[in-house]
Amino acid sequence: MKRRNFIKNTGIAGAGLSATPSLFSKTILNELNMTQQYPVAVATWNFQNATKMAGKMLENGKSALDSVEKGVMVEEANLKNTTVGNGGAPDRDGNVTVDACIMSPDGDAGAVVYLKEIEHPVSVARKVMEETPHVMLAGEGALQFAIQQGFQKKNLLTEDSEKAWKEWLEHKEYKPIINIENHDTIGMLCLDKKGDIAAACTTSGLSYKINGRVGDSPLIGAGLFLDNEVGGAVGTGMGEAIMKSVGSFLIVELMRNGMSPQEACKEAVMRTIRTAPNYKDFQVAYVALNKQGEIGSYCIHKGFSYAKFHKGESTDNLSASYLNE
Ligand code: SD4
Repeated sequence: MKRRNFIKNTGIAGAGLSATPSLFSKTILNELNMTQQYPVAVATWNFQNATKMAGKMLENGKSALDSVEKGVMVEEANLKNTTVGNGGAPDRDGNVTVDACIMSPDGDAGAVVYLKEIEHPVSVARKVMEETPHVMLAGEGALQFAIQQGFQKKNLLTEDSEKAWKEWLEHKEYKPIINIENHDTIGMLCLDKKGDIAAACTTSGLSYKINGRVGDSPLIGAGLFLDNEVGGAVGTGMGEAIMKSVGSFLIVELMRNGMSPQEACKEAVMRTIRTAPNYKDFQVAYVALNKQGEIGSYCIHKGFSYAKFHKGESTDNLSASYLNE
């Protein structure tokens, strides 16, 4: 069954405080005994195995940064996920190229783009953040750096992905428009026991993209952003639309100014559709998490859902509110 056929819209996601984060320092939250709102792990799509991995680590007292990295690595290694890491669909010329980024609670960030033959680009992104003075490495240089850091090369083009690509080549209708169902990038936000937020996003990008194309997912501010004073956001869908509105940065700024994660995600989607008359042809979806553990999500088209791990409980298929049936 197609995902959009069985996902029901259930309205506003998450429950919790509606006050601005700035009004709730950690101390006040403690006094109000509201620290039970975290730890929380939340991710785009139904990546329950990933949120479980991160959520359990968080419950065990691991940092948001370690948990978010290990969480998204589950999908990077999942051969059935044809939009992330190993098993990812190639570009139109048959190259699997992956993009990823990670942000730590202290505002540091690392990213890799157009990286080939590395199963866990998020871990290379973390090395860029921790071992270099830079934020982003691309292509050959990123691969060279990964190898220097001890990563092993691996062929990421699986038999199934190659077969699907060859079938696509037969009709080769190149439309750089994302189908509503054919994307499964993982963006994840983790809020640890100390109340710190970290975020990661990893993808092989649009299937059969033009060789060299990079989307929103590895771009700080577009596919992902966080401010540990406020909260974080991640995006999935048509990267070009997310890049043009710097969607995740926008959401965090809107939350800073008082919006709930839900309101902020909706406003970011509305900004995109105001400037994109063809918005019915593509999907954009966001998930946001604030410092109180409140989650929001909104998308253009019905059919986007997310997964979370909270208070020892893992839930997936949480439907985002949407604009369009
Ligand atoms: C991209 N945003 O490269 C990604 C695609 C995506 O699930 O979300 N795929 O544009």
